[in-house]
Amino acid sequence: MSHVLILGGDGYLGWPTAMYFSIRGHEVTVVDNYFRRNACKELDTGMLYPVPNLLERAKIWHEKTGKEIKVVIGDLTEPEVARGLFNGNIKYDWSLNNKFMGIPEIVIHYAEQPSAPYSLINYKYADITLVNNLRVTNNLMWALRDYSRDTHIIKLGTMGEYGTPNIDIEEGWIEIEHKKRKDKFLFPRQAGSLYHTTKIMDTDLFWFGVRMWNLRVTDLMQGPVYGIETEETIIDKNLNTIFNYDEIFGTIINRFITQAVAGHPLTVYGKGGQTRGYLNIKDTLQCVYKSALLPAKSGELRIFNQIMETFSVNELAKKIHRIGIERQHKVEIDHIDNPRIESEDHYYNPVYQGLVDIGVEPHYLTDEVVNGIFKIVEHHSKNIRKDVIFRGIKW
Ligand code: USQ
Repeated sequence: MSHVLILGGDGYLGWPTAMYFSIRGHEVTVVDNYFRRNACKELDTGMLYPVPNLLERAKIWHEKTGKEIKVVIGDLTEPEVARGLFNGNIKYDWSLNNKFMGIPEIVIHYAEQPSAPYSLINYKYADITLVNNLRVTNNLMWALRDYSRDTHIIKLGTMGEYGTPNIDIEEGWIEIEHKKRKDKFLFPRQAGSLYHTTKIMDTDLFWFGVRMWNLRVTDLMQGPVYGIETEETIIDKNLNTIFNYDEIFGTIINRFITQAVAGHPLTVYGKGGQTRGYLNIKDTLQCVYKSALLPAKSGELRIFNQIMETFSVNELAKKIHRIGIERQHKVEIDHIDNPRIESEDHYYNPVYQGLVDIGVEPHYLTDEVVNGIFKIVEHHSKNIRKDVIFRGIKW
């Protein structure tokens, strides 16, 4: 059993990941500074339901399962906070005993500002995104360089780093032949937001660390995630993950289902031909877990495209419209002027075989899965605020 450190352990993916590893017998420490919660409060985004804070969640988890998830409330942009996780200068804010767990074998790095619209609200939020994401990554890289080069880092990248090129998207790398010579390079990246740009820069930082100091890194190029429940969140309603449906932190499938329940027209941006790769939150957990069981080698930057299927915005709207109508909701589809600068009609053909090859069993966006999300959103429908669904943050 490994000691797993989860950075950003309070977020939509971080908390379910912590429970997933903990229930499988791993020693888990989570770190978070409540960035997401504070941003939601500051920007008044609304949430489908309230969730207990991280200390409360860890206590509830212990009561329900007998397992311990150690909690550190700390800001990883502070180098000493990041270094303390490896050199023992750490103070747990919740744990059964305050003994240093030792150097983690695995670090899962989610501690980033994750929203493209947030990064483009104005200069202030662009700057927060750049400073937060790059500083946390740099602090982590140096802590590993100085204390633990053998620790396996699993970092969340994003499919949006590649953009929508007019060629097939490979899993991270491409071999190029130029003037009769060949070499392998990172697949070209061209981000569509400043948030996505920080993810490219993260990759470059770790690629440097891999080449210079033989770090071991897995980069998971994830598409937009959907869903609420995991096998662990259903143990108790207070173990639910954060669920956003607003324009800033909500991702499209979760948003469309919430819009259908609220009687708000589905907000298709522009022509709706934008195609992305999607995955169920349950598959994020599987992908991260399988990657942890089979670590990258020392001096390797291993890259997987973390998606299970692709859809255009129009395909998603059509599906959610149909199921919403079947569930007696009044659903309409609206094509609104696209607030983003992105291609609305483009070629999209990514490869995504690597994670399946290491044992991930995909969940697909079936009618049953969509109905399952509808059911939960309907249960909380009185909390939905229509005023946060669309504000029109422009690129
Ligand atoms: N879209 C709409 N209507 C909406 C919301 C979104 O048409 O109401 C469109 C967007 O224009 C975009 C697509 O749906 O073309 C996906 O948008 P999204 O908001 O679901 O996802 P995105 O902004 O790309 O970011 C999300 C997560 C981010 C993650 C990324 C993966 O917030 O953390 O990295 O998905 S990816 O998109 O593959 O880069």
